[in-house]
Amino acid sequence: MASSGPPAAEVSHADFRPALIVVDVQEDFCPPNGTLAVPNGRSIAPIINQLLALRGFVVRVATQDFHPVDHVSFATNHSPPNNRPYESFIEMKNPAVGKKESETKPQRLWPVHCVQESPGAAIIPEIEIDKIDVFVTKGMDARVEMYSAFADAFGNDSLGTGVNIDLSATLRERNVSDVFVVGIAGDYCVKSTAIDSVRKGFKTWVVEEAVKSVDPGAGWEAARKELAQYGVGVISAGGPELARIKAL
Ligand code: VGL
Ligand code: ZN
Repeated sequence: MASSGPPAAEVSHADFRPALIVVDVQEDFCPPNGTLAVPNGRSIAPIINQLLALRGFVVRVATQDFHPVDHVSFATNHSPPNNRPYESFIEMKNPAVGKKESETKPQRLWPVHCVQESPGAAIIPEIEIDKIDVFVTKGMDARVEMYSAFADAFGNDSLGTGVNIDLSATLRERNVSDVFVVGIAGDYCVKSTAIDSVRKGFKTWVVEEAVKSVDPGAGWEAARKELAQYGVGVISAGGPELARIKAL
């Protein structure tokens, strides 16, 4: 009989289509030379490479923070005394035109980091980037913060201004069901990307051993709680969720 329909394996796994998103594992977020180095940032490269090697992921995404030099989050772009990196907050305006223009959010200021085309914006060489299928550059609109790869701090999709691709459309095209998020920083870009992934309708998981945070103590604890409130699973690399991918 002539074959009809997809092969059996594809049918049985049609409902579980996991994607991996490797968030911002870039030189500026890693010791020893990063301008915004996160404690032990470099140490998660081996576990991320183990995840990248799993054949079960239907797509592997890497994101990069990729700022213009005049970015709103850089302390150097604001006047004293309210321009101390890590300490100062400024009032950031929603760049969207229309009713939203009056909307503002407090924005934490950072050292200059991940400037477009600078060495600090590069993904660290320990990561096996030949396994990456899709590269997302984000935070490219000078006017607004963009921790999440899906949307800016105000929830604007920012396509073509803040970010190079529509990540949720890319994942939907590949029928992704579950998104696994790893990388840096757990309390900023990993958290925001994972929460937006849930908002976009994907089951979402953060692999705790493959994440490092700006504030590994209270910052990551608060992020864990927020992730749980939004329905993101914070899981262990040795747990059943990844075992399921290894079995694909
Ligand atoms: C990030 C602070 C500023 C991150 C990006 O990747 O988590 N944190 N820009
Ligand atoms: Zn940034």
